[in-house]
Amino acid sequence: MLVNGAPWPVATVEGAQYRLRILNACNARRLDLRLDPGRPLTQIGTDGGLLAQPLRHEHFVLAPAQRLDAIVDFSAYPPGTAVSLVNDFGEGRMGEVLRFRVGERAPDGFRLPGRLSTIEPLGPPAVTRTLHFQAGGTKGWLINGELFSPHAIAARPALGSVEVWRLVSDFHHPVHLHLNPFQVLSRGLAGPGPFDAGWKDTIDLRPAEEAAIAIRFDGYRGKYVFHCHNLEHEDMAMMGNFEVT
Ligand SMILES: [Cu+2]
Repeated sequence: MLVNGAPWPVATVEGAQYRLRILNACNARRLDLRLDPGRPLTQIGTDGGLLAQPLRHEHFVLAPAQRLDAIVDFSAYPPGTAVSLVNDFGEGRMGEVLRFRVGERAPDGFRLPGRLSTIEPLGPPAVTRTLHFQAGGTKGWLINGELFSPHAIAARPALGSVEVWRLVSDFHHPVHLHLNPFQVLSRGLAGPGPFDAGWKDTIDLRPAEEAAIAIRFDGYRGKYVFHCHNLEHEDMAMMGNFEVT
């Protein structure tokens, strides 16, 4: 496992609060991250910026391309403690990510605010679309039965409009949209999952799952892509275009 280009690195930290900004940059590997010895990861942000309020997690699942912005309080560990960031989805050494060596306590004077940002729920959608992410045998990986074509347009949302996209999956597909972040509305008959809070640009779709996301298309007109961020799927044509008009 490489972290910032180094295999299983060790970082020396003071006994203080640190902000860790984590990107899952693996080709296809989902990570289930946890500190050992166990302390909470206090999530403050995600793919598209700060959450509305901090969320405490005992562990955090990150699909490829997803980001976790978290505060870890190393002052809770005695000086000299070796703290590992582990990956519970990994076998053997892929279950290890990196290690922190905790030094002396250092006053940091930082108080995490209870409120971090304002996230307004997106209004009712102008359009609802359904997109199926499926295996295509030897042809590649398909969206609504089609391989990527640079000329095909799967959706033409109007600039400023809100759409709901129902994403249906046969396998693990971390679905990523360009241009605008989105909000996860539901997974199956339930609400968003524990790792879905805030503005996302990649959703961790799991096998035989249907999720709904709301997107406001704003900023610029033009052609953009959406795709599975499992690189082996993306490279095997699991990508589509949308055009903001
Ligand atoms: Cu995929």
